Amino acid sequence: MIMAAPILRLPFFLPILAILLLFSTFLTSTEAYDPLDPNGNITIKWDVISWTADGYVAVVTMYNFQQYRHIQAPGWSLQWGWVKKEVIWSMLGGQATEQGDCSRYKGNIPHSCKRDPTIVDLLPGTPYNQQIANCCKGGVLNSWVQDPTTAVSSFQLSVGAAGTSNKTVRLPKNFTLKAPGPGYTCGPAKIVRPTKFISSDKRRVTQALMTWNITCTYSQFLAQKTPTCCVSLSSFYNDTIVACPKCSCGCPNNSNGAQNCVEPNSPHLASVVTNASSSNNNVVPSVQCTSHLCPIRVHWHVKINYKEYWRAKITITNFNYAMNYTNWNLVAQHPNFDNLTTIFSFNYMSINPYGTINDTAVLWGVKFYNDLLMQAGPLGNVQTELLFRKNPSVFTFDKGWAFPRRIYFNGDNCVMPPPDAYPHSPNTGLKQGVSLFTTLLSISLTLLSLRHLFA
Ligand SMILES: *[C@@H]1O[C@H](CO)[C@@H](O)[C@H](O)[C@H]1NC(C)=O
Ligand SMILES: *[C@@H]1O[C@H](CO)[C@@H](O)[C@H](O)[C@H]1NC(C)=O
Ligand SMILES: *[C@@H]1O[C@H](CO)[C@@H](O)[C@H](O)[C@H]1NC(C)=O
Ligand SMILES: *[C@@H]1O[C@H](CO)[C@@H](O)[C@H](O)[C@H]1NC(C)=O
Ligand SMILES: *[C@@H]1O[C@H](CO)[C@@H](O)[C@H](O)[C@H]1NC(C)=O
Ligand SMILES: *[C@@H]1O[C@H](CO)[C@@H](O)[C@H](O)[C@H]1NC(C)=O
Ligand SMILES: *[C@@H]1O[C@H](CO)[C@@H](O)[C@H](O)[C@H]1NC(C)=O
Ligand SMILES: *[C@@H]1O[C@H](CO)[C@@H](O)[C@H](O)[C@H]1NC(C)=O
Ligand SMILES: *[C@@H]1O[C@H](CO)[C@@H](O)[C@H](O)[C@H]1NC(C)=O
Ligand SMILES: CC(=O)N[C@H]1CO[C@H](CO)[C@@H](O)[C@@H]1O
Repeated sequence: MIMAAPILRLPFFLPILAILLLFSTFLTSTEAYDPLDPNGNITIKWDVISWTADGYVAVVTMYNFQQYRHIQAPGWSLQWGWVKKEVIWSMLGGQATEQGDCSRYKGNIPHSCKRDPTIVDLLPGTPYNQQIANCCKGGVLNSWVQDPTTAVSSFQLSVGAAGTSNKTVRLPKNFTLKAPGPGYTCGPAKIVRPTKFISSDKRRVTQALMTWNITCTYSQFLAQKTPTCCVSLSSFYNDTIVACPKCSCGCPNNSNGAQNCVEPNSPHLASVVTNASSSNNNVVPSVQCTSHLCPIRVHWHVKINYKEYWRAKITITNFNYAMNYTNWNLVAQHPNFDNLTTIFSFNYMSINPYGTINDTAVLWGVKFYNDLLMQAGPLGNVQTELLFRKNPSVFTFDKGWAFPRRIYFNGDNCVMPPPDAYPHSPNTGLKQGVSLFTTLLSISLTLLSLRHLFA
């Protein structure tokens, strides 16, 4: 009787399910935005702090408002196009990568005369007289959830041959943010209300003479990256270990693997690692040979069943010999995150993009303990255990319910095994009704989230 109700409602759900499927294929095929961080963006703000004889001085600040996507070494670069004949006289906290043709200047030579300058952050340890606040981190930007104070980056520039008032200044165009590869799309600069600055003793407020904002958003589709991580699964109730799907991140090219992956017992391992970490590109293969060839594997193990709780263990393994992941993060989506009771040795924050369903969590390392995921080898892994409180109306070990719906590592969607390969619980069939109910529930929850999305 209890199970009859959801079954009877099935026909009602069918058309909705079809629409939903259509939507999800649309979303995954374009991946125009990230459903787990729909408002995520990097905002670049220009504050004109003074007008000069031939232009202005501006402080440019980048805010990484993305919940979990960060920018790692070798860091961001920012390019734009000048509309007039502007030049950059001087900079603090950043530099243009090229000076360009400054031949029309005699005596005082500008820092850069490029029509489309590319700016990079300065490195840590830059002399104080070349710094400004929030600069000089080698272009590394933390994510907003992990640490908003290090999710900001600034530089200052003195622009010449430019407008000298808010009537004559022209906003730069064609902003391109690289991190360092592609993936970000930036909108046009828009004039906004001038920023107010509060002095450190909070006794004085100053105001920018003019402020404009640029918003950049990320798309994994634009980044055209092959996957960088995959998920494997196991459980206490079934001996099967479901491995990462074969070739998740690439296929080993030849049988000895020397072409594009490294055998752990390879005699030239040491030189591969030095070569790969010293050259900042990916031409030198540095990933350990596996069937999936992913630099990162996330393993989710359903470990223990208690009366009112259950426990899962997550292990993140680094297969990349040339990469230490600093400030790594993991995003996991599972319906039981609304009743997460304890998490061991990781930091945790629930993100709730649609305001209703509390099923997504950002996990990251504890500073000085496991915030550094070491290169491939015996130390190249971090792990945690999660204790969830069961909600009897939805909890089941059936149909892979205890496994995550989605996993991201450092903002990249990880390749999951196909749902029909998930370890079965031995009593499959007994709880058919419950799992049907669960499916319907999760469909309606997804619907709810879509409604919020388009409302
Ligand atoms: C950028 O992100 C911030 C913080 O989440 C948000 O308030 C703002 O609306 C976003 N901007 C755009 C254009 O999406
Ligand atoms: C911006 O890009 C467009 C298209 O590439 C180009 O035609 C235009 O000249 C650029 N503007 C500036 C100011 O760089
Ligand atoms: C320019 O500055 C004047 C005052 O100096 C102000 O009244 C005006 O609104 C400003 N215009 C813009 C576009 O910021
Ligand atoms: C401009 O950017 C700043 C800093 O991110 C933000 O506080 C402000 O709300 C933005 N203004 C608009 C209109 O987007
Ligand atoms: C193996 O690598 C070579 C050269 O890198 C390439 O031409 C060939 O297509 C690859 N084969 C497969 C099966 O990927
Ligand atoms: C590493 O670089 C050195 C010198 O550049 C070169 O002799 C050596 O063959 C390289 N090793 C590998 C495995 O690519
Ligand atoms: C990773 O960190 C360890 C310890 O700090 C260091 O010995 C190693 O060279 C680093 N590896 C890379 C690829 O940077
Ligand atoms: C989501 O669930 C967690 C764990 O139970 C709780 O700490 C957090 O406050 C919840 N967040 C929201 C927005 O309900
Ligand atoms: C364990 O899971 C696998 C894969 O889903 C399944 O083929 C197998 O029958 C399960 N074993 C038991 C004892 O349930
Ligand atoms: C058993 C239990 O604690 N269930 C709770 C799980 O979380 C939801 C939403 O926060 C609560 O409504 C349940 O009571």
